[in-house]
Amino acid sequence: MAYRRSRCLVILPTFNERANLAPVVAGVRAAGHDVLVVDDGSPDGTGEVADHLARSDPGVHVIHRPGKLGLGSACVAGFRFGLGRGYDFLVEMDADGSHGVAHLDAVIEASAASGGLSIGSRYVAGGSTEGWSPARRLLSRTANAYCRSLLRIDVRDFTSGYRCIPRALLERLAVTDMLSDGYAFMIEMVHRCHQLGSPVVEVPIRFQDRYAGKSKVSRSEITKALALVPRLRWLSPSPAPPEDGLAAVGQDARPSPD
Ligand SMILES: Nc1nc2c(ncn2[C@@H]2O[C@H](COP(=O)(O)OP(=O)(O)OP(=O)(O)O)[C@@H](O)[C@H]2O)c(=O)[nH]1
Ligand SMILES: [Mg+2]
Repeated sequence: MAYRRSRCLVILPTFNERANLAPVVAGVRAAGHDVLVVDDGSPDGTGEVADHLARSDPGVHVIHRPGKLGLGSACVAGFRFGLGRGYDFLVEMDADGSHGVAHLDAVIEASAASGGLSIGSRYVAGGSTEGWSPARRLLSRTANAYCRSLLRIDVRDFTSGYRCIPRALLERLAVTDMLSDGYAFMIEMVHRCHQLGSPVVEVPIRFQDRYAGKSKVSRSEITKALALVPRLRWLSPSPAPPEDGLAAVGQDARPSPD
């Protein structure tokens, strides 16, 4: 893996992931990457678990924020930390066990090879979701079709929170000016990268339902994401011509049958 000599920071945003955090951190550390937990004052004590892990491992870092400030803003906090500490690749993963560490290499390598944003995608050939109800699958598929048709970007999984961005692209992205601070941030990031003419590549992942605990996706987060997409489409300038176009790395970009 060409990126192996680079420094990668894996950002784990957490809100009430006490039962999930330790195994996820252990997996990422075993893969050889540093970890940053961005915890929003989780009432279940996730922040204390993160502190405990950080005390015994200098490769684990923690940011504590005073309350639930949103998934997107947690990513921005993590990106700023990573840029400040000189990391070459910034990875974002859910802290609930849904995003397998086994895919980390492929996700980072795709970003390194393309110089663009790479997305661990459930909806390209080879990707899958496991443990979701049909209603949850339909919601996710419909949201992605909506983003694709309005934004006119040929990406299958806009909403996946498993992704990697190289430092150079992140510096151009001006993430502090993003419109969204919640889940919609994932969609906006894809749009911004596309606007900059950067490649957006998808690599297949096997997405598993969370190990434990509850989803934090609320009705209000879904509504905000739905409202954001037309704003991005009609209120943002035309995209720069793509550097390498959109591409899927290491596999066939056709939609998966899942
Ligand atoms: N710091 C921070 N983390 C958050 C916030 N909201 C969600 N998260 C974390 O972001 C990640 C994704 O949230 P989830 O609730 O798992 O969302 P999801 O994966 O779409 O939903 P499920 O599949 O049902 O788990 C998890 O690690 C959450 O703990 C927030 O406001 N602040
Ligand atoms: Mg999750």
